[in-house]
Amino acid sequence: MKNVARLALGATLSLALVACASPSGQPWTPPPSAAETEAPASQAPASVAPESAAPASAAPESPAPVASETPAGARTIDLAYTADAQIQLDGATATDIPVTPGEEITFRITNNAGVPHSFWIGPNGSLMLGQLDGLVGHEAWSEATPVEVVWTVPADIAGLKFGSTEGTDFSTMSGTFSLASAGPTSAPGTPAPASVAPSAGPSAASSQEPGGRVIELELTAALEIKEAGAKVVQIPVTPGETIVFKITNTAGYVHNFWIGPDTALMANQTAGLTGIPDWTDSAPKELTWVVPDDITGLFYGCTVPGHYTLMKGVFIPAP
Ligand SMILES: [Cu+2]
Repeated sequence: MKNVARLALGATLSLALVACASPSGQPWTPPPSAAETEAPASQAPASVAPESAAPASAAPESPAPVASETPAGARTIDLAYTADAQIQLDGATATDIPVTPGEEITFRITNNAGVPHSFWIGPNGSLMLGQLDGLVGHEAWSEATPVEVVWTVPADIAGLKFGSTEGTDFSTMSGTFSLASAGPTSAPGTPAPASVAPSAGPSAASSQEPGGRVIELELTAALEIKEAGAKVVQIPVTPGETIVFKITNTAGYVHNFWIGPDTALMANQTAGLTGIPDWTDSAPKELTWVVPDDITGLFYGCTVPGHYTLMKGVFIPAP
């Protein structure tokens, strides 16, 4: 549905652009019908290029690409959803898809399951939580007719996943992206060279200190929890490790920070939980926490009424 909405918006914008192309000063007239646009188009400025002249780079404005019209260089990946809740690529379970930053990929997904599934691309935590706003994907469908999702691979694919987010789908119907240009991580029988280092995970942002790993977070006036300026909806941790949260409230009003099960935090039931109660000042607060053996379903967030749905995240196993 969101795709349809986006396409409709795109079409509306296109019409608006055509309308704006007429000389200024004339009274506004309703957008001409498709038939009427044909003739005046010849008088239109060259910038309003007809589709035939549009290069591949104009793709985002064009309607959903049909496979046969896929621009040169773009890649189509066919996925199939099976009745036993698997995502298959070329007949095998798709757990990892190699991609190249900057390339455009058209996912063509066929749902053979007979039950609704969706397809979304985004950070693991967002997909787990069903927080799909702003993500590329397609809402649930159940028809066998293939659905297409066009995606331009971002520069940083760390932590990005794909999958269906319906019900409990994501536990089995999901996969990760890897760098297609990365090459073999290590030659068979050869020790991994020391040069593998640069691909450090998200934990690289935090520093090691004798007292434990430091994770600096910011609680903002926009009801976000940020790490190094970016909203953080998942934190990779290792059971048994000690983490020192250094948390700064930059909102100018009250926030707090608690660790616990999603339902308890949602209900602002913080008795017995680890955390920092309400505070307002901007002086950093510290919380030392030893990651428990089982982090399943363990969340963090601000439980001030009305804040949690926006200010929450999940702990995930560190890679
Ligand atoms: Cu808050």
